[in-house]
Amino acid sequence: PSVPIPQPPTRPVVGNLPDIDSSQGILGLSEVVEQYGPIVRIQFFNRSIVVISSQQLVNEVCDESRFGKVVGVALRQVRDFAGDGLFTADTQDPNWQKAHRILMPAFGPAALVRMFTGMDDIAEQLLLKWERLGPAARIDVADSATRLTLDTIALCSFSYRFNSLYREEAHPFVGAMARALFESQERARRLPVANKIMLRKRHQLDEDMALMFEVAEQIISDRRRHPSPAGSEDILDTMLNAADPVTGERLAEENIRHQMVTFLIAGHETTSGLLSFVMYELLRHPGVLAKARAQVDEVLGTADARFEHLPRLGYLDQILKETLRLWPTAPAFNVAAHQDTMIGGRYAVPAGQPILVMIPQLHRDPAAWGEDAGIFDPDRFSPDRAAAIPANAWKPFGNGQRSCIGRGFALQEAMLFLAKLLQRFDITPADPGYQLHIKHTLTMKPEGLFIHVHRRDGRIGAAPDRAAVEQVLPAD
Ligand code: FDE
Repeated sequence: PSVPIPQPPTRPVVGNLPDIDSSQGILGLSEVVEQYGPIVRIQFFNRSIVVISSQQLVNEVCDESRFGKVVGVALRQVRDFAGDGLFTADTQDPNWQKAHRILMPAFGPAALVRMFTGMDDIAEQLLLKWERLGPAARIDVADSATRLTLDTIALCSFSYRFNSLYREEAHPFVGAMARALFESQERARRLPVANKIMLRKRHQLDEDMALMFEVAEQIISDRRRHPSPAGSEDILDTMLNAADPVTGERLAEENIRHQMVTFLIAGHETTSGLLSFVMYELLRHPGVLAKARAQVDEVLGTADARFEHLPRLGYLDQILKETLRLWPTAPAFNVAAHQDTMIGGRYAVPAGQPILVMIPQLHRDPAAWGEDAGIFDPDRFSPDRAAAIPANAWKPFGNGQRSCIGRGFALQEAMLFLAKLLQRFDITPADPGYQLHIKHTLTMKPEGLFIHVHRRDGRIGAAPDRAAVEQVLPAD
């Protein structure tokens, strides 16, 4: 016996759209979710989504024998520019399967070791820049983090330098991408006819898409003219040359462009948000910051960070995981049932009905995380406590075969940056009264967060080291 899924009263045509605050992105659904509980149906125009947010229900839809990813309303619009790239392709699409097989190993453990150098290169650029700007400079955290992560994904996967850290304004790709993501989200909320008549927005979107493809084309043609030296092949070479182990086919030219745009977008917005929220939480929790720094001092001391250090920075890993719990920067994913079914033992959902998993609410479900679920506490992920976390209570990287292939990459990049930052600087908020303000596109970031950085004196030898100076310039 099934019971109806709770739903706020609807209005003609627009349905529940007026109940949703679009300036909040997907989190605009939060109010409705908080009011109606762990399962609620939302309707707009002729579409309906079922929004779920408790560990119990999410755990059920994470069963891949019954449910699988569907490209939801907003992600469908992103298909305009990400096409059949991994993120926006349907699982049944042969291009998804082929690219998945080809590109999974490109982000695997062996590849991550090779990519360490590129990550370190960009992190070093940013920290050196901060150091030279000096302690009086107001540093815009989200802006810096975005430059760091864009440059890192481009260097590590395509050996291409955006050189964002040497520019006053962000690289044009970033503006085009941000506008396109924003517009695609808006389009999902408009009636199709409204989208057709908004010519100026259509035109801007076309221009932005063209720019993103141009960047991809440019990188590809550079590579064709200057092939990678043997032994230093990167993900772009894999995209261009590797054959699918099953079909023997390569990726089509257009598909490669879509994968590149996908990687640049997926690989930087989310990680940049993660790093920004890490900073926000560390500034609010000096005890956590002190503990993290103590571990960095113990493991790295004054040495340059190396790959071998990373597995020993377990507390930093806990901080990243706890930050992603409270601030999952990709805050939702969509699944649908393969066959008509019942969830929670009493709610009927037909096959194909989009079910949206609201990750921020899932990650604060008191039944899974306890009554203090709203509190930032990295010890939840300590080795002895992590085992007790209920299944599928933590999903910042999505689910199953469609989960994030950049997970290891993002965590390694974030951990390395954090370790180097703590090794070198004291950080303080530039505006001690800062109130969190989240900026939403398809992802989320804290906006308006500024810090000061102060070099921790002499500990890592950039302040002149007397003994060393005397060695090089012996006194008369
Ligand atoms: C994916 C992903 C996801 C899923 C979605 C759905 O389901 O719809 C998620 C949730 C994510 N992802 C998240 C994240 C976070 C962070 C920090 C990241 N992410 C990062 C990164 C980096 C890179 C490179 C990436 N990422 C990538 C990616 C891709 C390609 C994808 C798709 C996959 C498939 O196959 O589908 C993802 N990612 Fe991420």
